[in-house]
Amino acid sequence: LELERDLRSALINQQFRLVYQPQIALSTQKLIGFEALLRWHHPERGEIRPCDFIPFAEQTGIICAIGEWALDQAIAELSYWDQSGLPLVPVSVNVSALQLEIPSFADSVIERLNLLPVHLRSNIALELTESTLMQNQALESIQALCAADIPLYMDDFGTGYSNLSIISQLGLSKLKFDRSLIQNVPNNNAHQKVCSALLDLAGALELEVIAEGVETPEEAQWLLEQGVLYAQGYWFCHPLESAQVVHYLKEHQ
Ligand code: G
Ligand code: G
Ligand code: MN
Ligand code: NA
Repeated sequence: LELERDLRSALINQQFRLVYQPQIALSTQKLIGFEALLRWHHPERGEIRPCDFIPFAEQTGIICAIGEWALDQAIAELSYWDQSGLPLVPVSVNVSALQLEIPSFADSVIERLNLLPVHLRSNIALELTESTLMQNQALESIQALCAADIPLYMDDFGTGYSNLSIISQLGLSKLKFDRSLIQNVPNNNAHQKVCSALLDLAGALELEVIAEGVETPEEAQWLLEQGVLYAQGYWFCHPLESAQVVHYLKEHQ
């Protein structure tokens, strides 16, 4: 109950911020995008990680307001970097299953993006999770977002139960392989088999892959050899505060 009260006031009191984790092309080590990740600075408890409050924010429905804030914030920061003359790279924003179940969600995203200058519009992507895909309203939302040419990434791929026939029909642009698949993959035969099979599937569906949670050069090398194009993880870069993003973009332009 206390957490619910604190979560509600957190938005008003501006205790949330986004950090940005670089996504890298494995063959060139070049920056190809950022994932926006939520952080909560609680006045008494300090930093609270999303895994410790997002499930609760979902139970109480507060995640929808937080999600709107996160999208607006990512759009505002992207616009600011662009206006500052920094190189433009796509930013992907996480979307909760609950948001997709709101009938007006897709229209409200499209409306927000339509306020942006044209050259920025295709640089906001949405990350969806597999568990969202069963609800009819969620599917309708995804179809509307896809029809509006918003890049959609399937997050945490390989963990939930995937409805592969649905995944093939969603108009996704990328699959993000969950970090549990990547962890120690060069030394784990079972992970290698699963990864290879899922990569074949991604290839058959003509979906590009971002491997998540890459922590070692051996993992990066193995993925590169398997033909994975993109990666994200501590080996390349931890999530950056938005002020650090400015420096990072200057160095990578
Ligand atoms: O940054 P970290 O590894 O602690 O994130 C943990 C989880 O929180 C991840 O699964 C991520 O998808 C989720 N998450 C991070 N930011 C957001 C957000 O803005 N909205 C939603 N719905 N989930 C987020
Ligand atoms: O579920 P989602 O993929 O949206 O969440 C990504 C989460 O994983 C973020 O909270 C981020 O901080 C975390 N993360 C990013 N890179 C790594 C990594 O290399 N190792 C681990 N353990 N976590 C990572
Ligand atoms: Mn994500
Ligand atoms: Na993930």
